[in-house]
Amino acid sequence: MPRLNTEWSADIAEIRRLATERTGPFDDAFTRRFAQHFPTLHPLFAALYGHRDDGLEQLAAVVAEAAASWNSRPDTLKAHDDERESNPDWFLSNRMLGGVCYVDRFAGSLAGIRDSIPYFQELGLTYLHLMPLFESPEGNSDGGYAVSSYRKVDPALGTMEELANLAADLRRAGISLVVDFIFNHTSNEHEWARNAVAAEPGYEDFYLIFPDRTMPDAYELTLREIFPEDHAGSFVQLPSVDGRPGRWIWATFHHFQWDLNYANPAVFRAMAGEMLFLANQGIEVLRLDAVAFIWKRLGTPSESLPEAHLLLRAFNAVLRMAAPSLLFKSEAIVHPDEVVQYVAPEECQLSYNPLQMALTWDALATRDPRLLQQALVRRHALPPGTAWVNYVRNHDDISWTFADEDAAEIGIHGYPHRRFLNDFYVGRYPGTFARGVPFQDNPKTGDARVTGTTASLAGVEAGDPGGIDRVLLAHAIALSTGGVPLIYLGDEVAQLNDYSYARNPDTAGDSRWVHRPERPADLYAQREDLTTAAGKVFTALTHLIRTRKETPEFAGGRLSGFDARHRSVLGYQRPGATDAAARILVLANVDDHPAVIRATVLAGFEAGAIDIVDGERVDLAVGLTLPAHGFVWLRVVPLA
Ligand code: OTU
Repeated sequence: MPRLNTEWSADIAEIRRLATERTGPFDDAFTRRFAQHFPTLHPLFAALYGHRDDGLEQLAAVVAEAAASWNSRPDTLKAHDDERESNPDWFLSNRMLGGVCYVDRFAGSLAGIRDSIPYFQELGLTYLHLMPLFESPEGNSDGGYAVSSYRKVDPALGTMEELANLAADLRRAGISLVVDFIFNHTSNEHEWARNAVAAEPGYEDFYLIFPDRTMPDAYELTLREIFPEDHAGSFVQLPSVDGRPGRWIWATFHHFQWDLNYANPAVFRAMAGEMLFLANQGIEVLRLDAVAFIWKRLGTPSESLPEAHLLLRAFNAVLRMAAPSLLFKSEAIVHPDEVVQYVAPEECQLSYNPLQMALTWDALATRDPRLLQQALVRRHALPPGTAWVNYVRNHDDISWTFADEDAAEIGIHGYPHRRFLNDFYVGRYPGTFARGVPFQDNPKTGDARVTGTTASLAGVEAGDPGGIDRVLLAHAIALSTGGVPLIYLGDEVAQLNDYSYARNPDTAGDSRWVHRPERPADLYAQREDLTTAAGKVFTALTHLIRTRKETPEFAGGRLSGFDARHRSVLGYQRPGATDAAARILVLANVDDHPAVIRATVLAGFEAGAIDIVDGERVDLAVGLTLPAHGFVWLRVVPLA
């Protein structure tokens, strides 16, 4: 079999011939999309696999997979593709709102999720991320992040057919279904994993298996430990066979999560097939788990290598051919310089914004918004056609991913500052309002992360008088910086930590379960009752959500800083249609005392502003007082 040529034009006819040999002739729509995206896919694939003798054959197989997938794509989804193509910026709308939950914990099953659609609409969701719902090992499966089959739903939750029907029901309700695509690793029970261990032909190189410690030791010289509480290093030993010591397999996360070997094009092809399959069930966004880890190279940290981007772009090109409305969301909880590298229209159109998340908590702990302010000014901008997913917390830990260089500029030292934040949020710091729990404490490096629900971290659990206001303030930031705000369902009714995880052997070893409680039916029942924390948070938050949906300035992600000249006040502006037009000015006080903003600071705007949250007129000529943990969203008009 020949290798790939360096020019796509030299290979397109042959690839098309080989692909149609497998799938039959391309229809018009696929012909058009193939012609459009092959020139993107070919050089990416060639850069990854061009040195291999089976390069051409493998790429033809990928194209055939895409063509076959297109042929079986339901007409309703093809119509949806057309709709999205005519409105490609749909996800930049200020009407977007995300929610995330576990199927079993929130609603018992997929049927329960379907029954919750009226609530999702009440809240205003347009995006629903259901946590991993695929078949996975019994007992500890890292909350489903160890997938045994991408084509089977966990039978306890439902079936693939129900998932496809749910996707359709949600779409009719104006909600896009988002699921995880956990593609760095599979579970050790996946058919490919069993075949690889048994050295079945075609599967030997699906994972990274080594006969002894020589290579693992060499790799580990430059690798970071990710889940040190589960196992040291990034490899685990397989059972011994015939009295010989067991081999070693790459496992970045838990011992039962085995990293796939993307240096093997058969893995790329297989995973492209799984993505296409899910796209055809009506999934609209794939949350790409652990993107930073997918490519490994000796002598490097094997995180965020250039090939990781080539792979993502190649996957993206394949999806554009056969499921064009599908979006990728990057989950890269790494240094902010690296996070943005995944965000591009031709790579991941959406990305978690871990920096804004972590620095919101930083500002609340320190009562000093400078790091967050700096990040918003310096690190918020994204390419057109992409958006942040802004969240207050998710199902994982908070890692303090800010750049030490940025912090140093304002006199903050990264290492002791992270120690302080960990101590503060796990309740070890005197006077702290937070009730978080440590996660992956690494005594070797001093590294640690924090878990806890928003309400528990913000002070509601501790009975701190500022607790509820901090919950609202954190959400007010996530709702107003642009992109897709994402609420962890339960947080909108101020759900607290659930310590019962420690009594269940399947979850006891993983403190993230403290903030993954079951749907709090009692709190939801109180959501209209303003004498309760649930009612206070829900009422105020849903009002902010409605306000955001009516505020076109909140669309997209453009933002500029605003210096409120007050040590505890964060400030930023969201532009209007033109520079002269009205814009939204956000001011947020992270301190426990009121903050007075002087009139001179606001003198660049017309004196008459509108507080868009309560609709009242505000006279900027007299200055502005923000209550403790208070914020304003003001529509202001810049003076010419
Ligand atoms: C992800 O997170 C998931 O969100 C976790 O729930 C999984 O356990 C994990 O992958 C394995 O599938 O380490 O603590 O950026 O921080 O990808 C969370 C790197 C995690 C990691 C991130 C990972």
